[in-house]
Amino acid sequence: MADDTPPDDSKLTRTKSRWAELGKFLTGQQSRREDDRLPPGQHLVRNWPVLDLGQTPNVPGHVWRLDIGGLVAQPQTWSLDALMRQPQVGILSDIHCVTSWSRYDNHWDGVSTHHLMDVADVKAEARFVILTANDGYTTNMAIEDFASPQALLAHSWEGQPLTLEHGGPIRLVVPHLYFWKSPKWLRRIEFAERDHLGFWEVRGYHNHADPWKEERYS
Ligand SMILES: Nc1nc2c(c(=O)[nH]1)N[C@H]1C(S)=C(S)[C@@H](COP(=O)(O)O)O[C@H]1N2
Ligand SMILES: [Mo]
Repeated sequence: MADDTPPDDSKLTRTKSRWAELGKFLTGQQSRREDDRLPPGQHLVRNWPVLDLGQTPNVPGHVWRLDIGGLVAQPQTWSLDALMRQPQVGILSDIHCVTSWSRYDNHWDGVSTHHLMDVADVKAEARFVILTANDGYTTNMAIEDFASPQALLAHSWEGQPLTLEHGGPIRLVVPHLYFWKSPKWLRRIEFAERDHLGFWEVRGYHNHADPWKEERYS
């Protein structure tokens, strides 16, 4: 499954690509982080919508593997057991999706990206991180964003194992960026010297994706 090319012709993909062209949901407003919790152009939801390319890979926990490679001195392949044996962190964060919904106070448990970078011994030349998922989805970010103290490889949400539809067994969560930068069904983490645009980034989404700056589209 890991090498499957994601569908480019689904209705949702075409619609969202068109929104990127049209600048949908851009308000041009400013909001200040300190006194406003909802980024510009977002609305609050209480449920947790499911959004993906529509190809849910079913990788059971005992089969799941995570490869950590590229510019690292200690490449890793983690099973779910190996990941669970790493030091664990709990994080409380808000979700901001580019399609304009936000969800407050999500409790995540998992392994911090900081710890992962320590174990893999990331080389000094590494500047970008390329993430690949089991449905073929990819996304990319600067290493500073990946290394955010809030970012983690999450196996649980609200104290329960992450459901398949939300990316179980493991998804990345990078709370300070729009949610498309948080790949579900994580398969591979590659540290690189050069950037490489991911699935939505090549379709007009912003390369950085800070909700507070409304970095929706490029
Ligand atoms: N593997 C994978 N991860 C993905 C996606 C995807 O299609 N495949 N979609 C992204 C997008 S656009 C969003 S908004 C969030 C949605 O996560 P959720 O379904 O848990 O709300 O997942 C992100 N991560
Ligand atoms: Mo999204």
